[in-house]
Amino acid sequence: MSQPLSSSRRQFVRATASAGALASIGAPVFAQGAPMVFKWANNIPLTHPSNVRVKEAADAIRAASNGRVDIQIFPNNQLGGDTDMLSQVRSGAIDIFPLSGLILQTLVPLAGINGLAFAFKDYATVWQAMDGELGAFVREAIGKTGLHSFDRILDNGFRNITTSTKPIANAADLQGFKIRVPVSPLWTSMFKAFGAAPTGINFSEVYSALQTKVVEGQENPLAIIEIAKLYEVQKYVSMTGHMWDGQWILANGKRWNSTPADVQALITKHVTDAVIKQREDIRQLNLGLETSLKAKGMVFNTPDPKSFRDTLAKAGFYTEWRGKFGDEAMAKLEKYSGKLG
Ligand code: X2X
Repeated sequence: MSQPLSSSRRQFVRATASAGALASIGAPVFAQGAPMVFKWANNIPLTHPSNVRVKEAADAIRAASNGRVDIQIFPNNQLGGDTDMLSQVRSGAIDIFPLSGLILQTLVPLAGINGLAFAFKDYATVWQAMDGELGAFVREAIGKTGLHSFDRILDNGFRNITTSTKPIANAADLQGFKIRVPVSPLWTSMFKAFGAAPTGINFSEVYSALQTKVVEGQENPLAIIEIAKLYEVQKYVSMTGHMWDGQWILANGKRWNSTPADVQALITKHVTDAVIKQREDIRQLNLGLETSLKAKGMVFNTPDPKSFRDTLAKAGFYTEWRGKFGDEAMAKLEKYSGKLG
């Protein structure tokens, strides 16, 4: 830029003292100092409610801080797949990164617990658990790894199986079925227990894996199937609703802890608002998604969950994961889900 700096702009540029120090002497933090840039990255298109609402939050934060706090969004795996972005948020190359608890499981084993198959009967129970004791327990475990987790988890949704080859009507239809699952121990274990042949693939590679038929199917909430255009490469949607999945919003711990308290509070307020709105957006979207995906040529069926649950129980899935998560964690989950397995 060749424009001369105004004197206030020059002051603004020169004031490189840490905002924490400014805050402590009572200076108007949002009016001075170099802009604080936060890189926010994720795996889904900009049109998904998670990004629409976070973009609004970023705009509101920029306005409220006079441009001082600048959250920059890198959607759609621009900075890498989930596994890679998880390393980047740990190293500080990315500042904020929403990630499925089940993928986070590679770092925080407990974070996969909400994905235990058929744990939640409806959204009311999901939010009681995740905004209640279960979520608090998981966030405590996340905190021990040096990542900061915001309190509210984003909704991804109840997951359903799509295929290019056949509808899945019962667990027997999954025998030997080549299915993509996210890179996560619980996901792989679940589909092995169903008798399927799961492959762990980051979302960044899913469309092409389906297109080239490396796998026959995948599983995701309807909103993702619609927004990531998976209907172009899949034909059948089997409404298994086999688990609920959400994204914890993770921040690099060092970065977060060195962020001045008033900036933390500003970001937290707007991110929390964004999550509440995002959950409502997904609820609204879900009302019309079956109709809109059918109009795009997808064929729906709604299987009875019984054969799926029985197959998992018989394969020892629930027993295995009860052992891995431990009694204390399972008690927190079962307070909301009822007894599992
Ligand atoms: O990777 C997936 O399938 C997705 C988009 O649902 C997640 O973020 C877990």
